[in-house]
Amino acid sequence: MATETTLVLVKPDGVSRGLCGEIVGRFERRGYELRGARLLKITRALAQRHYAEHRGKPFFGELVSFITSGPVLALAVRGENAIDGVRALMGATDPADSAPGTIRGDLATLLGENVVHGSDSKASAKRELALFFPDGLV
Ligand code: IDP
Ligand code: MG
Repeated sequence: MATETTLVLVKPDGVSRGLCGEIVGRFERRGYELRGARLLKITRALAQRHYAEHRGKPFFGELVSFITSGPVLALAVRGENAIDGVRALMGATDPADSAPGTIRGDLATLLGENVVHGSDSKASAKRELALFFPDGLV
């Protein structure tokens, strides 16, 4: 175990539904520390880089359209084992499978509108934090 920093996005559905406070609160109450926060509208170019691993999949176009459809809240979240810990708080990717008590299990019903993104590995966290916090301060 180690102190890690991970990238979280509150996706456009979470921002437009007014869920930022609820979602940030869950990370803070767990004991993670906010190291960076930015509200921004993602460009198509940034969306395509962020989701590069999904390029070519049937849902890629829909994914890029959705993530660029309105502002997101990008967060750099730090703490012990934060990469896997944040993913555990988020719940399974498809809200149909997300356990109650998780963010997606409590706040989402649709796979395409599942309110949060979290980096899935150390390499992803490093790459994604550099995309959203390019000044390197987090
Ligand atoms: P993750 O967000 O839990 O890491 P990924 O597999 O990386 O899940 O997928 C990225 C996002 O793409 C998901 O959060 C979800 O919103 C969307 N997505 C994943 N699979 C599908 C699909 O089969 N159809 C439509 N959207 C999908
Ligand atoms: Mg992913």
